[in-house]
Amino acid sequence: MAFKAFLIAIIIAAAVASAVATDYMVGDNAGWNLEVNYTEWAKGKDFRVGDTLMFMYNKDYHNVAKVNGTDFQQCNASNASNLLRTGSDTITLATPGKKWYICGLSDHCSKGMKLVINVAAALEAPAPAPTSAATIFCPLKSYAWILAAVLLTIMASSNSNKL
Ligand SMILES: [Cu+2]
Repeated sequence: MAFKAFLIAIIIAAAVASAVATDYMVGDNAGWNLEVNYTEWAKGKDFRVGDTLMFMYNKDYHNVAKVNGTDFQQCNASNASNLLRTGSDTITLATPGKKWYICGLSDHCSKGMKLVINVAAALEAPAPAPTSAATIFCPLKSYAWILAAVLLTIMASSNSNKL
């Protein structure tokens, strides 16, 4: 019985952890490549701060350039703030707002190797800093749980006394 409760707790913990951040494989199985419509791929996806984008590609033919909106429109990778070229690059979405990525090699960008996403704030607040108000309120929160547990126990025992 205790083991079953333990298993359920693990499952819940895993579900909560996976809800916090999502890892996106850009282009899914096609990866970062020509002949993938990244506008279609991004459509309906709810990108959040803390999520990751994984770019998988053949590094002999492609790269990943993080650019601004203007350079995205013009397919210009020469000002890229970040140029990735390992063939297996993971980008953690650190801030909200629009993010633009293009392939900087050949004319791949104009052929469609370009991805723009809109990143929203994280679904759950990141771990609070030790000095934040959350730390002060945390003990209060656990006292509330203990109080609730004690009350429930009292209620349960008084009910069983009546029987
Ligand atoms: Cu390319």
